[in-house]
Amino acid sequence: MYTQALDLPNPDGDSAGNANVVAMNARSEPHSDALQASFDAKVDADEKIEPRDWMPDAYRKTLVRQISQHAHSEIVGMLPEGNWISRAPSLKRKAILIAKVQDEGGHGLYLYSAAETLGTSRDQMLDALHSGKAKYSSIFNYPTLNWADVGVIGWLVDGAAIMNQIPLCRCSYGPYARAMIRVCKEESFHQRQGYEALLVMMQGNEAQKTMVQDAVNRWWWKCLAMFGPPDANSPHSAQGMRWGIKRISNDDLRQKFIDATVPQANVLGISLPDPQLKWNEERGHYDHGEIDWDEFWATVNGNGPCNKERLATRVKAWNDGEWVRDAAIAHARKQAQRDLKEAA
Ligand code: BYC
Repeated sequence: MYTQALDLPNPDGDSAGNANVVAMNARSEPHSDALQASFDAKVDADEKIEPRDWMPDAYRKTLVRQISQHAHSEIVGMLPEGNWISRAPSLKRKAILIAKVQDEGGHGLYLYSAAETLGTSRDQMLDALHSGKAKYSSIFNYPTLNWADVGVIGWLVDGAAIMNQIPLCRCSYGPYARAMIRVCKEESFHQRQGYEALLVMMQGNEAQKTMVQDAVNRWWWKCLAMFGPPDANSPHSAQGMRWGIKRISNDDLRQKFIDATVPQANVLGISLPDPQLKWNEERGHYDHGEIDWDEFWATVNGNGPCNKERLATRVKAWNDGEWVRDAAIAHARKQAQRDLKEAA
C-alpha cells in the first residue's frame, strides 16, 4: 500500500495508531527566526518538507485543511457514481465503474494517511466531515440522473480533477506530493474511460446523443466552479503559492481546463453550454462566460441539491461500520499480545 505511515514519529501508538498522531499534535512547535529561515529556504529551493521537519503552525493547518478536504471529496465522490453500479448497461461498464469507485476510496485513504502525518487523527477529520464543519468538493452535491452522467463525470469531473491535481504532485509537502502521483495516474484512467463511454453513446441513437448533450449541459458550469473562486476572491491562494502548496492559480487552471476540453467536445460532437465560449487569438485562450458564484457558494455552504443526502449517507456508513472497526482493533490487540508473548 502507498502508505505514509512510515513517517510517523512515535512507535508507541495504540493499536488504532491514534496515540502517534496525538503525540505529534501535542508537540509544541518551538519557533525561532532560524527555524523559519531554514523552512523558507527549503521551500524556495523546491525541496520537500517532511513530517518530522519543523514547519510553521499555519503551514501545518493549511495542509490539514486542504488534504482532509481533498480526502473527504474522494470519499463523498464515490456516492454519485456508486449510485449507478447496479444499473450499468453492461458487465464491462459495471466492472469499469466498480474499479473506478474503488479507486476513489483508495485515494481517500492515501490522503487521510498523508494528513495524519501532520498530527491530526483520522477520527478527528471524519468527525469534522460528519458534523458538517469540513468542506468537500462542491461538485459532489449534484445528482446523477442518467447513465450519460457517469460518462460525463469521468470526462469532465475527473478531467478537472487531473488539471488541478497534476501540479499538486510538486507540492512542497512530501507525503501529499507523493500520494498525488499515484492518484493522478488513476484519475487519468478514469477520465479516459468516461470519454470512451461517451464516444460510444455518441455513435448510438438520437436518444443516446440527447442524453449525452443533456448531461454535459448540466455538468459543464459546475465543473468550471470546481477550481475554486476567482483568484481575486480566493483568500488562501497567495499564501498557498508562497508555500509551494499551490503551483498554479484557480483561474489559470480553469483556463487550462477549458482550452483542453473544447477540442475534445468537438471530437465528441457535442456543444458546450456557453454562448460566450470563443477562441481569442490575441490571448491564445478561449474566452468564456461568467460562472454563477452565488450557486457555488450556496452549494459549498451546505445548500446544494444533494448536500444533506450525501452527508447522511456518509454518517450512516460510519455508524454501520462501527462493528468492523471494533473487530479490527480487537484483532490487532490480540495479535500484539501474541507477538509479545512469542518475543518473551
Ligand atoms: N468545493 O481560497 P480558496 C475528485 C473553498 S476529488 C468546495 O481558493 P484553496 C474526484 C475552499 O476550501 C476533487 N469548497 O481555497 C473524486 C476555501 O474554504 P475554507 C477534490 C471549495 O484551498 C471522486 C474557500 O472555498 N480536489 O476529483 O486555496 C470522483 C476559498 O477558496 C471549492 C481537491 O480537493 C470547491 N470546488 O483552493 C471523481 C484538490 N473551491 O477551507 C473525482 C485539492 C474552493 O477556507 N484542493 N473551496 O473553508 C485544492 O486544490 C484547493 O483546496 C482548491 C481551493 C483549489 C479546491
